[in-house]
Amino acid sequence: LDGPRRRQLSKFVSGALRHFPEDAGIELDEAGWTPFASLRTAVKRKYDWADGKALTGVIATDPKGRFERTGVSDESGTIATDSRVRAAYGHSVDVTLDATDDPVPATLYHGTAPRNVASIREDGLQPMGRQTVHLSESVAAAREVGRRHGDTPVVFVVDADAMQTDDRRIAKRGSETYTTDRVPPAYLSLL
Ligand code: HQG
Repeated sequence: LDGPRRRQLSKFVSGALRHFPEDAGIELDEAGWTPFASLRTAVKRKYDWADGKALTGVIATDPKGRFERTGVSDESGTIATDSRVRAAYGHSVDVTLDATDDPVPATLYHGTAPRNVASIREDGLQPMGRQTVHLSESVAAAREVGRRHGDTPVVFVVDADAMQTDDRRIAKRGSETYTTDRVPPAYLSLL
């Protein structure tokens, strides 16, 4: 698959699993899973060049670990016929992802556009259009996220340690993203 097609496919699959399953013709369970076979059909309907192999590649090699897949065995390369797929984070549709026990760094970061700063200082970080707030583990990654919203991103430092002490759950999702319900202003400072 060439770069542009890869990106197109990845974007569509992200969108279908996070935001518009119904429009894509797939059904998610409460935890966000859909059968791989349904997704493969949906993808093929959208892009006739996208087969199961292309889809498997996009899912398995995503740089941010955006997708999770069950029923894939590393040793033999076997894939179960009832294999399922879901987005690891980013949902706007209502899903309940199971808890994770990966360690959470003491400090996390959130990149955003300067126009949001006053309101974030007032109300804290809110999930806005998604189910959760998304945090990054490095300043560089946060800047990258913030750049999606404007040219000169600002970065908030999040006291993840204090949040967890106060029983506010934070979960690692994918390879470099952390999610939480919201972040009150008390845990935030500008970098
Ligand atoms: C802002 C990408 C005003 C918030 C990324 C952000 C991420 C407020 C925007 C994932 C606010 C929401 C999600 C408040 C929050 N007042 N603005 N009180 N609270 N905001 O796109 O975190 O590449 O929904 O700062 O890497 O930018 O797609 O969230 O600017 O992990 O896999 O409201 O999407 O991942 O924007 O990005 P978004 P996000 P992928």
